[in-house]
Amino acid sequence: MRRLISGLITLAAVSAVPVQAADHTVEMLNTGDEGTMVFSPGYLEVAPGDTVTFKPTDPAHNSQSVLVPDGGSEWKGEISKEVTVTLDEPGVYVYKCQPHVALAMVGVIQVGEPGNLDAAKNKAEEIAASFAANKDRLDGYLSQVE
Ligand SMILES: [Cu+2]
Repeated sequence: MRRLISGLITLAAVSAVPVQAADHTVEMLNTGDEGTMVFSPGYLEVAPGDTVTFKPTDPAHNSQSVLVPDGGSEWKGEISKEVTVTLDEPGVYVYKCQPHVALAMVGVIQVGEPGNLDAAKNKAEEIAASFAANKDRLDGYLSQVE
């Protein structure tokens, strides 16, 4: 009986440990699996509290937010520099590479429940109107949000 109780105490202690936040990596590329001038992966789903690091695998790119949920943190990475963002607020985040936004160098991160998906789709329509190439890329990413 004593062993059973001590086992239950151990189990309770393990369940009380908070889930570790994960760090995800998005590469900034001239050419990737999803085309040219591209974030890889362009669509990413993470948990609230996770971090995402944008890596300048190829130079001359940056990552900066275009749309974040209410209360979500915005970010603006420097050109050719790594930037790490912590995504605490659930929702859909849309970001771009400033030098290549006309080539649809954009990305989508879903953090938990996508409460602001309609707002994200409206913003996407606005941004996509200026794309000179890869016109369907942003819609393709947003279609993966569920
Ligand atoms: Cu770029």
